[in-house]
Amino acid sequence: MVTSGDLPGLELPDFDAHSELGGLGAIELSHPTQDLDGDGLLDTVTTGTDHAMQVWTDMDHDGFADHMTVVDSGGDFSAWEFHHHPDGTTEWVRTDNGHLGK
Ligand SMILES: [Ca+2]
Ligand SMILES: [Ca+2]
Repeated sequence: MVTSGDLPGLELPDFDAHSELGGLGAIELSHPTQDLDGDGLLDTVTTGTDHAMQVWTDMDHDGFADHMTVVDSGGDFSAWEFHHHPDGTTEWVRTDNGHLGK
């Protein structure tokens, strides 16, 4: 099992740019610390290790992450979106990936 990094109280997995979120399920952001879109409501938590950094964002403020971007130490990144399907199932879908810099 992966650890949640150094943010106490958060049970967020440690992913790198090549991880598959797929069936991870809903990620609860109970204590967001950043306001990514500047609307005055905290919506984002950043987690990470020396190896990779993850940015989890709750766009609609329902307490659960809707977007995740991960950048690893080599500059590879992936962006993921949390989808709710009509049949009640949920799934993380990769929306972008590539390499920063160069
Ligand atoms: Ca916000
Ligand atoms: Ca949400």
